[in-house]
Amino acid sequence: MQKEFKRYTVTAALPYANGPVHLGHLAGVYVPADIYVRYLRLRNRDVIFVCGSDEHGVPITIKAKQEGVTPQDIVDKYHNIIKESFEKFGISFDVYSRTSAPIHYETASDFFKTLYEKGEFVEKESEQYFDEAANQFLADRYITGTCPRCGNEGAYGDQCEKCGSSLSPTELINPVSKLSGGKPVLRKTSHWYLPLDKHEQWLRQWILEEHKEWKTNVYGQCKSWLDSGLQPRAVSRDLDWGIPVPVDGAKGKVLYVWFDAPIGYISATRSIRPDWEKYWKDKDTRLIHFIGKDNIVFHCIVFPAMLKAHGDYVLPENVPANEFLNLESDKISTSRNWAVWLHEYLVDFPCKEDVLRYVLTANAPETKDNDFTWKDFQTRNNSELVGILGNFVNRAMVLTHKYYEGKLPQIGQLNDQEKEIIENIASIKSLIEENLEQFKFREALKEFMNLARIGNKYLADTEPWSLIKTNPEKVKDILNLSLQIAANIAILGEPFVPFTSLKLRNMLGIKKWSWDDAGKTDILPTGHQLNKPELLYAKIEDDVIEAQLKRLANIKAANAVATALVTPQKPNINYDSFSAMDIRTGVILEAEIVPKTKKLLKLTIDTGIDKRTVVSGIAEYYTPEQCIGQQVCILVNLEPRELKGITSNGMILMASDANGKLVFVSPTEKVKPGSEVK
Ligand code: B3M
Ligand code: ZN
Repeated sequence: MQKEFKRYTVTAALPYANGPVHLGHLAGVYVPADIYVRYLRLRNRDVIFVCGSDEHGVPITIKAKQEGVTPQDIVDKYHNIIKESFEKFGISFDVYSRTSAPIHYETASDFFKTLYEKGEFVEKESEQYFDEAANQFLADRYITGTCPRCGNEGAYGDQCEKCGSSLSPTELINPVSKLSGGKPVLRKTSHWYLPLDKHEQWLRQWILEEHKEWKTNVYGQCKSWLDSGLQPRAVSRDLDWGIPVPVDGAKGKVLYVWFDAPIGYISATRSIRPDWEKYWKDKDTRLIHFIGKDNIVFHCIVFPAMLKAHGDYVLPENVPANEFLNLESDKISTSRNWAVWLHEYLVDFPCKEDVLRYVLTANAPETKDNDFTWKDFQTRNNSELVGILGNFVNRAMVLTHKYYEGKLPQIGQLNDQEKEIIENIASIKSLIEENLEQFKFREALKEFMNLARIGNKYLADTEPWSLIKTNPEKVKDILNLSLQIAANIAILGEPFVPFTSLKLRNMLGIKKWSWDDAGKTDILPTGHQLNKPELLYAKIEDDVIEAQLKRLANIKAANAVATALVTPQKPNINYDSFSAMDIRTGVILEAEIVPKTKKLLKLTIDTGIDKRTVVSGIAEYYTPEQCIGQQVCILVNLEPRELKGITSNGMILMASDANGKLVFVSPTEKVKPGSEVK
């Protein structure tokens, strides 16, 4: 039997403020968290929903260096983009704070000092890489070198992205500092560590015995961490960006970002609630962390160990982490810009917040990674939201306006089908509640959509628009019951599609309402006046989806060019070999496809020396028209060759880009044909 709680503290992972929020973040963390909190509020539970920007850590300092600005500039920019896009998308935090806020510095420093004074840390000296030119210790991400496992020359100090091995900086072969490009030296430094090994026993009991109800992906990951044996974890770093370690002798050291960030939930609560301790220290509080799977160890093992070591905090009751969402079958990646950014979506798809909320919930990666495709987005919008939900509501309202001036008609004697519908509505409500209580948002949404399916089928089966001629009394029952279903949709949809819920409540003229009204079919009284119907959703046309797919294709092409492995250099040649080649500038006078070929063009080129024919394999990249007048470089003393019965007399120089596309090599200015290329 689940323990009754007096209040709920719901946290959502603090997004790093080194980039905007994308679909993966929304599907993994923020949409499920928002659905859950909206539901709790509708059940009149005492709930606080906290989040904020995670503004420390090495990725932010790297981004700042890349952009030639300060870390504060980076976090200010992205904190505002993230905060505003969450608000517009209806993620209903009670507070969206940030870890560069003074109240967070104070909270995290006090937290550290308490553990320090209680002797909860161990201090250890270790050797770390130091960049003498930059005069600073190097965080793992600032060191690159050759991976000892696979030979990848671009491995980082903490991980090789090619073979996936996690590394420590001293394992790298030929380490190089990303700051100065120089060879780092090992220097002694001391840091404070949280001895997780000391907490292993109680963590094992607390998770593996007392929380068998956690999602299998979460429980499984915790078990493997515990079974592999917990190691002490550093809680400080030699960095100049972060919260200074608040003890003597810690000059130049800051709190490790994963020590400071989870405390951000506490500081965010403090920033809006004088009675914040109720939400973090009272055993009648249910603490729930919404995160992505890559944050499980920090929220199920490290942060609980910190809270336990502190002594007076409650521990998370559940951590319903989701798996990852891919985009068009490829991993979403901020660095490769392989993402759909929330702030851009809101511009490209105005007033379609609920469409994305709906699709990301229907496709949520709750138990395994899943894939977002723009085709599926369009199909679900057009066939489910427009075709079922919108169509049902619109028909019920339009017909009521048409036959009864928009007033709810009196309901009469119900038949078995209608009595069954009434039972179904009641059971759908409790199924939605059960699934939401268990963080099964996909299932809960399916049950919600069954309401619309039932309504749609009811109208299709009874065809009130024809029945009105032969049995007008029955039409009153049908439209009354249909509008009661619509009212249930408006109420039960609030957690999932809050924008639709509000619009529908306004259309139905529902002013006072509560969750408890749902599950019944007397929400709207006879004679109740409906407002004007509007379409809840609009079809999404193919060209809109094509534009999004084109955007991704351009990003993929740009990435291919950026990441293409450059073909290795050929063996050296001496100067004579080069000077034996006679390369001139020329202009293409005529061009035509070589018959029965796809790749060959027959070109007539003015080489300044003569006009000659050259056959070139560029027809896949240039049309004959595009070639006329093109200035080229041509190797004029190449032995003539027979190609498809044509004597080709020379070769024009082409560059082959990362995708193999051939591009003319041409002087940057117009020069006289026959000019020598040296
Ligand atoms: N900033 C997000 C991530 O790892 C990380 C979450 C912190 S929650 C305290 O993507
Ligand atoms: Zn490797």
